[in-house]
Amino acid sequence: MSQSPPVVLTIAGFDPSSGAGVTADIKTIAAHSCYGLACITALTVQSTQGVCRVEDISPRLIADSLANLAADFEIAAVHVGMLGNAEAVQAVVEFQKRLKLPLVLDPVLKSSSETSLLDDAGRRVLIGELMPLAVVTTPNVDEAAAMTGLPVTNQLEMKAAATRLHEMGATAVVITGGHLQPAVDLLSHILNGKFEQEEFRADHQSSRSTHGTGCAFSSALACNLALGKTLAEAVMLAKAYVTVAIAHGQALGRGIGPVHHLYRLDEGNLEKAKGRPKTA
Ligand code: PXL
Repeated sequence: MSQSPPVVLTIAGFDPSSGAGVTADIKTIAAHSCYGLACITALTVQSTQGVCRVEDISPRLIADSLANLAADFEIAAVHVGMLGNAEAVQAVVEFQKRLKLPLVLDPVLKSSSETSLLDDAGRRVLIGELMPLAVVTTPNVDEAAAMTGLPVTNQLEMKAAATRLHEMGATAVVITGGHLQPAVDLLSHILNGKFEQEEFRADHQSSRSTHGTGCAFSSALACNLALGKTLAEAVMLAKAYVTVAIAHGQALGRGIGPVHHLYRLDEGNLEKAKGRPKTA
């Protein structure tokens, strides 16, 4: 038997169009040669054109699923995305208190079409109880603004918001500003006892394939931590992964299409598959 890959668990909602949510996360995890487990917290009715409806999964089912998976697998890292409501957040808090795993928290509050993906009570438990248990929290600029009540529109404001998130209990913070000009992510953390705020820049990309960039970034970050990278290395690699996945975006759907999570397959194996004789 070959060596087992790092196991990465994603706890998130289901987007049937696979741009965001658990199916997108599983693609990201596979792209990093890790093995993906998924615990679904909510079902959405959704396409590239937006979210129409959300139904939360029972917190009991979430708690049972997490306990069941943890009893069977050696989990190297956890990614947390959409949670839906306070009871689901609480189920993840209890799980994390018991297992103390490297946990990447993507504080998903709304879809890009402005549908709420976490209720107000859930937001309070997420900030007050789950964020302090995460190794890193990865809000985008809008989420950072909503969580802190501060404006977050440029690099200076990103630094102030990250500092506020530390005061609110966050260990390390990455604020993603992919649609800022210039596109910059900020990593704010303590490194060797010293407080550091480091910027990661990329050229701004105008693209229609940007649905799920937050999920792809935070899942890729969890994978890189599972693969033993330092936090700064993991941020750099996750940002590079998302940048290339956007650049390889394919024309899919009539709205905001998904990033190409599996672009790495195109570089080799798929070329061979494309050359296969046609059946039927
Ligand atoms: O991109 C945030 C997000 C996360 N998870 C699920 C979603 C969305 C956005 O729509 O549907 C399941």
